[in-house]
Amino acid sequence: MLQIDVVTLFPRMFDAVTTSGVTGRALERRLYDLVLWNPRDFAVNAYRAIDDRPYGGGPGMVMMPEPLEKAIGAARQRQKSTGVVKPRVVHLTPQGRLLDNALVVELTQEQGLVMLAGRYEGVDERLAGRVFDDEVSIGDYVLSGGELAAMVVMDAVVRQLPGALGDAESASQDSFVNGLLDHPHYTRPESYEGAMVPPVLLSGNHAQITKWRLKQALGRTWQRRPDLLAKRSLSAAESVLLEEFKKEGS
Ligand code: 9D3
Repeated sequence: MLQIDVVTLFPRMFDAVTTSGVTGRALERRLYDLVLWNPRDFAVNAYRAIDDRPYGGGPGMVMMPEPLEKAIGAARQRQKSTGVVKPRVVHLTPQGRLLDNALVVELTQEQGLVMLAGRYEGVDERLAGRVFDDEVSIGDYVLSGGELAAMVVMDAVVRQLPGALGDAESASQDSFVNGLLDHPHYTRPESYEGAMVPPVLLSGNHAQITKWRLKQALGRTWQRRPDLLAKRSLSAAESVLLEEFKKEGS
């Protein structure tokens, strides 16, 4: 079973992933284990401080190294007691490697993950060389802390675990696995505010439907995320479909 430990000043935020959805169901089914550690419980000075003012001056506070390293050490110990020899220790930080499907797949293959979700301006840099295997960012925008990023990693990793998804959802069918955006989806009614469902989807011709969906996926990726197409080669059949999409305009 995948072991996940998170070091955070706001453990209650993780109620969101433990009680709801795919991550909640997977926890119930014991497909993974989650333990939260509050660095406050590892504070060393008389005031139980976990942050202090930055050397060199400037605004805000910096997380002190010692309580964090102790909390991470406790998480490591716990993982060891469950049989995890070497957990991957990940620091969620805006300075990290951008999370993508390849990194998610890498993390899914680990026996154990220990994640540090920081607050304030960041954590003392001397921890970087000592304890982290990876620094990871979830995108170029400013969050208030690492917790939501840690939950994004958890959600993406847990849904890859065997048995986490029902038959209907299946991780291998996900967008990004084939390097393309998803095709459009429709449900009843057939006519909504004057807009019709594309007739091919009502035809019952499954070969045609599969072809149409692939064409739409290629076309939408070309329109909206040309960077994804540049990373992926197209088969001869895919090139034909994409050229058709461009000609038809959509
Ligand atoms: C406003 C503070 N910024 C000064 C230039 C730096 C800053 C410090 C701490 C910005 C954000 C944060 C808190 N963010 C995270 O801990 C974080 C994060 C993010 O903000 N964006 C994308 N991925 C991540 S992973 C962790």
